[in-house]
Amino acid sequence: MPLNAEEKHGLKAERDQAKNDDKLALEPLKMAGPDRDNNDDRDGDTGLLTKTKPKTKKPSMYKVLLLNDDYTPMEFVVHVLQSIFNKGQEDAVTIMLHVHQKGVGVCGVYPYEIAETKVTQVMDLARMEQHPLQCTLEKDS
Ligand code: TYC
Repeated sequence: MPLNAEEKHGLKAERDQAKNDDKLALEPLKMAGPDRDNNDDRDGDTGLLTKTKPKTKKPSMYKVLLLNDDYTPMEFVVHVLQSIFNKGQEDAVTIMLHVHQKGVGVCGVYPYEIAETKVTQVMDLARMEQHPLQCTLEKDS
């Protein structure tokens, strides 16, 4: 079975690990010290104190890339950068020209689900206007 996008980017594993971390954090701490009540620890009052420090891992980040083509109007690409990536006019023109000259450029860096949503929004808008503009994502860190 082919991997879906989330599996390919290791996102499911990341979420499962986070779930597991939550479980560890909820485990009750056992008391340290001797089994004073001499009941062979049926009540679990002996053992090591295990500190569980809360793990708040930062999510992996993903670059959203815009690809050059020969047909999409420059004005449309600038509009995409302003409306979907919240760029100002100047930054949008700079990024568009970079993509036009180098073939590819970064529109922004986001957590997986936000990056994926942006890619979908760009592709939907380009399809609606019948432009061949292509947008993709790539793991950053
Ligand atoms: N190369 C296109 C043109 O000359 C402009 C363009 C820029 C297209 C950036 C796509 O991602 C792109 N009209």
